[in-house]
Amino acid sequence: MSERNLRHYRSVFISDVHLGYRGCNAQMLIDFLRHTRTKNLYLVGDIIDMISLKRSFYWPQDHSNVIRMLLGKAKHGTRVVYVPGNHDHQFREYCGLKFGNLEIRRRCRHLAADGRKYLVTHGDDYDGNVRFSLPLKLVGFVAYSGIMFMNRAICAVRNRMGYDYWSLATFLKEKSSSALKYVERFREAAAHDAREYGLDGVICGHIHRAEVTDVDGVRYLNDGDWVESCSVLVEHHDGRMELLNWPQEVNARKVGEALPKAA
Ligand SMILES: [Mn+2]
Repeated sequence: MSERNLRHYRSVFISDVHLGYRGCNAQMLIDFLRHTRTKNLYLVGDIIDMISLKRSFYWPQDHSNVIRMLLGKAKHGTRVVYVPGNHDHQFREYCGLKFGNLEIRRRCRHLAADGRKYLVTHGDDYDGNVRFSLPLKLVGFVAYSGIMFMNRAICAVRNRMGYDYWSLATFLKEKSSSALKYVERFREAAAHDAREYGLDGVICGHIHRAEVTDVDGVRYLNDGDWVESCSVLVEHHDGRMELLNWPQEVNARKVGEALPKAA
């Protein structure tokens, strides 16, 4: 690993990794973890997909490697805060526990370097505001599984042809107006929650849609996921928050490596 490619951040927020699920892009996350050093690492839920694991067991070596790297960071001084989500809610039983640099929290506050205070939570609590009937949920689930299957097939083909990663699910979500309405209500519920606590913003995941925006003076930061977009939210040393799309960063790095080094 050349020092030139190493990124240093104050905080990193990742969620919706879905280890144990076929759609998880563990290799991309391993690449991110390898190229990153951070003081704080927030795991904002749905890190392990217990729901998918129960349905069909799937656990390749890469998925163990992700866990090993996360624990390795804790061992080497990174403060790791694990905020379980709805797919790994079993770990919520252990909220409040602390082992060395690793702590498990139901939700927590993050004080940024610029003094801004954020609520950090997975986000499934805000689903209550966006209720769906069971049949609709089932339709959604079947459709989503189908889309993700197609997405993997398309990406495999694109990959072989040398194209960049592209998400069909994200593309379809952008096109559907009911999905947009859902995202809007989710965003409002999250921002409302942060406002109730008197905080400056909310950092969450859950809906697999990376976004940094402002909702009536409250910041809404969604760190995205590692199934479709492979996105991550980072805090720079001055408190500035930035959303990164890791496949884009990887492509930029490859271009940089191909260029002759500046004298
Ligand atoms: Mn979730």
